[in-house]
Amino acid sequence: MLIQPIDYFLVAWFALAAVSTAYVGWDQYRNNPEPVVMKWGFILVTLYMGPLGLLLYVLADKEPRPGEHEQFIRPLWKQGVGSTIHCVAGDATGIILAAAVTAILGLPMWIDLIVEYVAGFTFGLLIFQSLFMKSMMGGTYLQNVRKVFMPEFISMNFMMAGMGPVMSFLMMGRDMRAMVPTALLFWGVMSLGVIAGFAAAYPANVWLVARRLKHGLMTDRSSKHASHGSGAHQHHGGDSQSQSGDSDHSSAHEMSSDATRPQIVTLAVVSTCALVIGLVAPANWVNLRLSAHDVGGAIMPPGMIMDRNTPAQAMRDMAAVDPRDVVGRFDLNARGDRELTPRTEGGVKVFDLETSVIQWAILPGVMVDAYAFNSQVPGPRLHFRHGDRVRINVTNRLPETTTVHWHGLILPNVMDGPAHITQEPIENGTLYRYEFTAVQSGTYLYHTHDHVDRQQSLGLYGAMIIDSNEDDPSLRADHEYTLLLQEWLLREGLTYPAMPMDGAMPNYFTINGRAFPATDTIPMRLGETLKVRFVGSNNGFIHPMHIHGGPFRVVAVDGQTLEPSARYDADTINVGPGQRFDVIWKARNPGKWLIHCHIGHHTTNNNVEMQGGGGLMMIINVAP
Ligand SMILES: [Cu+2]
Repeated sequence: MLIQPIDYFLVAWFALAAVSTAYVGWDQYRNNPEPVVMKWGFILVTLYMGPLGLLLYVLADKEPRPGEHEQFIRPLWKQGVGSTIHCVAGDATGIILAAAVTAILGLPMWIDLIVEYVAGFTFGLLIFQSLFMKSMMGGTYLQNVRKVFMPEFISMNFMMAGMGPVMSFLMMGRDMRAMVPTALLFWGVMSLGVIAGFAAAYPANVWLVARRLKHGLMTDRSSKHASHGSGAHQHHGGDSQSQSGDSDHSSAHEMSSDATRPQIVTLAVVSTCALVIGLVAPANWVNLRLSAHDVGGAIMPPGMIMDRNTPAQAMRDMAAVDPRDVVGRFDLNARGDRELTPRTEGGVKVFDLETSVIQWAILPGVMVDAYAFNSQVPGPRLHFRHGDRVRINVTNRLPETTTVHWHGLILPNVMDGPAHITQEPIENGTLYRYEFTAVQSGTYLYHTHDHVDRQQSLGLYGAMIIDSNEDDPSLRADHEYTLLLQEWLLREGLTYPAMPMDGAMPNYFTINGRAFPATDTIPMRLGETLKVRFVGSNNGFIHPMHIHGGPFRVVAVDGQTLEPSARYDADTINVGPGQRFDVIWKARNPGKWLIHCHIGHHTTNNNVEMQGGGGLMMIINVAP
C-alpha cells in the first residue's frame, strides 16, 4: 500500500532497476565478452543498485565497439569496479537473503547483523568467488577458497561497514516498515545499503586488483562463442581475440602479487576496524535489541525521541494508525455522539458497542484515522435512567486488545474495565459483556481502559447521560448540548495518538469529533437557557472552556448535582481529562456567542486560524 512519498519513489526505482537488469542481462549474453561469473555479477548488482548498476556496466564493462573490450577494460578504475562487482554480487546476495530470513524469524537487530555478515561472507567466498574462480582459473575448489579468502575478507569487511549503518539507522528509523520484507521500503533500504557497501568496498578493491590480489574485469571470447555459436559478427577478429583471451587466462592463473605481508595485514586490520565501527556505532543511537516482530511496520511521529533505550512498547504505543486497518470512511455528514437506542431483554437495557478503525472527517478535507465505537467519534451516547439495569456488549474489531471503563459509576469491580486488573483485555474478534445497575444520575463518560494513552487519544470514548428520577426545575434548560473534547495528531496523512510527549503533541482539536468551523452551531432565542455538559474525554490537556456573553452557573461537577448553595457563577471552567461540568448559560443578548477553549493554540487547526478560529470553538447563535 502506497502511503508515503517514499513508496512512490521506490516503485519508480524498482521499475528502473528491473528494466536496467533486463538490459544488462540481455546485453551481457548477447554482446559482451565477459566470463560468466562477471556477467552474473553485473546482473545481480544491477538488480540491487538499479540504474547505478547499469551506469557502472556501460561505463566500465560494456564493450563499446566490437573487438575493443580488451582495451576498454584496462584502466585500473574499471578493474576496481569489476573486482567490487564480484564482491558485492556474492556478499550482498548473502546479506539480503539473511536479512529477509532473520526479519521473518524476528531476531533482534544486532543478531541480524551478525548473521548477515556471516551469510554474506560465506556466500561471497564459497560460492561467488571460489566456485566461479575455479571455473575460470582452474585449480581445485579448496585452492581457490584459500586464494580468495584474504581479499574476500577485506572486501566484505568494507562492504558491511558501509551497509551496516544504512540498515541499522533506516530500519530502526521513523518508518519501520523498513524491517518488514513484505514492504517495499525493506528492499529500498537493502538497495541503498548495497550502494553504500559498494562505495565503501571500492577503494580497497582498486588496491587489491592493482596488487593482483583480486581479479577485475576480463575478456572471454570463448564463452561468447559457446553461447552464440558461429556467426559473422562473432568471428570478427575471432582467432586473434580468442587467443588473447586464452593468454589472459593463463597469465591470471599464475597471478602473483607484489603486495607485502605488512600491507595486507594492516589493510585487513583496518577493514576489521571499519566493520566493527559500522556494526557497533549505530547502537549508540538506535535500539538494536529490537526485532522486526517487536516494531516492524510501525511508523513513528516526526520528532519523537527514539534512543538506544526506547522500548518496543513505547514505539508501538506512539506509532501511526496503520491505514490498512481502516474499514470505513466517514465524511462531514456522519455525526458522533448519536444516541444509541437500547433493546430490552428481560427488563435489561442492552446496548451493543463495536470498536473498529475508521477514517473520520474533522474538517473539510481533513481526515483522521480513528479508533471508534460504532463507527463514530465520539462513540454513541448511552442514555438511560437511574435504577436501570444496563448491559453493554462490547465487540472488539481493533488490531489490538481493548476494554471499556464506565467512568464515575458505582458498579461491581469485575465490570469496571481496567485491562489486566479487573479483566483480561478483549481480544480482536471477541465480545465482553458488561452489566450493572445504574445507581447514580448525571453526566458520565465511557472510554477504553487498555493502552489508554493510545486508544483514547485515537477516539475510543463516548458520553453516558443518566437521567435522574427527580425532576429539579432549577436544573432544567431550554436547550442542552453535550460537548466532548479531543486532541489529535495528524501529520503527513498519518494519525498518531496525541500525548504530551516528544513528537506527540496534538495539532488538531475537536468538539464532538469536529474542529471549528466544522463544529455545531447551537440555535437559541433571546432569553432562553442552555445547559452545556462539558466532558473531559480528551487525554492530555486541561482546557479552560469559556463562554462569551456573560457568566454561566455551574450546577453539577463530575455527575454530582451541586446543592443550590454550592452552585456558582463563572465564565471559564478548567475541564481536565475525566472531568465533567454541567453549566447553565442564559442568552442575554442576540448574536453569535462563542464557546471556546482559552488556550489560543487549541483554537487553531494545525496552527492555522480559519474563519476566526479553529479547534475547540463553536457558536451559539441567539436570534432576537
Ligand atoms: Cu484547550
